[in-house]
Amino acid sequence: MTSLFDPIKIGHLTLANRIAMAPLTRNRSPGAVPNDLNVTYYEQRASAGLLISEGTPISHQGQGYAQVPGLYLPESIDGWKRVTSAVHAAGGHIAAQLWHVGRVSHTSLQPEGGQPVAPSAIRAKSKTYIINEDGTGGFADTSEPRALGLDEIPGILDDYRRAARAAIDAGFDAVEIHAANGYLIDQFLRSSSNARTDAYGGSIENRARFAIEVVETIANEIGAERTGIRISPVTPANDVSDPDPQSLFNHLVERLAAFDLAFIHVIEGATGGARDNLPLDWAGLKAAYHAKGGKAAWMVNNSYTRDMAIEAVASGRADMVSFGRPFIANPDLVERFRQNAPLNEPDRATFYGGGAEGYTNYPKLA
Ligand code: 8OZ
Repeated sequence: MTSLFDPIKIGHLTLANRIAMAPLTRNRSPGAVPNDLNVTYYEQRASAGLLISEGTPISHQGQGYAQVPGLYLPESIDGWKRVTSAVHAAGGHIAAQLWHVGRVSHTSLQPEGGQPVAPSAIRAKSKTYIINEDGTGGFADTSEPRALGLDEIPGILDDYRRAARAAIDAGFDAVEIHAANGYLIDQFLRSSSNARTDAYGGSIENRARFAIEVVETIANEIGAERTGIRISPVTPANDVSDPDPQSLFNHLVERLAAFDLAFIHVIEGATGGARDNLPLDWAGLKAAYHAKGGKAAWMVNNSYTRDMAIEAVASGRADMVSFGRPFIANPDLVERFRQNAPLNEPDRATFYGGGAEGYTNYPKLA
């Protein structure tokens, strides 16, 4: 029987165990540049089989939250080099999460204060995180987006390509394409945010086109074996929905099977919330991928406990399990799970923004 603590080969990497740190937005990189505090934070958590970085915008246009690190400025790449070196020196592996927020942004975060871009001019009923005029951070309603012209899509694909290359230059072992949680790729996928009548809207095939083009672009640039993707078929996060998520996401994973990807990362249920908010046949989703010859590691996420994760890997329902909030509070989560030791509780008040408090000061086991 396979154990959660066994090594696994994904793409060109051999990971020490099947526990991943999920991507976690922490808003502690002013100027979009990773700093010393960020180096310490990732280094402390390097015993995870795979660290997945916080969402990292591929362009200024892809930015939707203040003080998140990017991959589009030379200074950011230098900052990330220090993070990846520290993780490697500690024996870990790290993937960069490539993020374009689409409509989940605010004019104050956009180039020249412009409108955020989206598949369609449909505003998300959701919040983003901005810096107010008095310098304090806070949540604000997203701004009204404008619909992308067909002629703008190649430029966004090129931003993904350049960011993937920048990630490799910065020393990342792989990238994770953020196609989840109601951001740009998910906005194309789901019908509530995509009213296009061109080749990128309407049918499931058309709504999946942008996602597939992003995967193809990145795989061509850095290799499919260095590429993973994160999806969230039924999450309502950032105001997206679809009447038939099973057909939509079965189609998407069937198309993904044509690429030799490193991993597919699936958020089961509502992100950070109920695992059963809407029905979906998760085993059927995985079976659809395998039926088309897909071989990527199947990584599952969302409120897993130690026991659930051990069972998921032992039963073959998943190859890896990622943990978010438990990793915020437990830098040595892998060791705690190994020993079945008690966990520190994360403090929600320090999730977003601030300094070391609630970030790098959670204790390891004695
Ligand atoms: C929490 C706060 C801000 C962003 C996601 C990148 O949901 C995020 C995010 C989460 O994927």
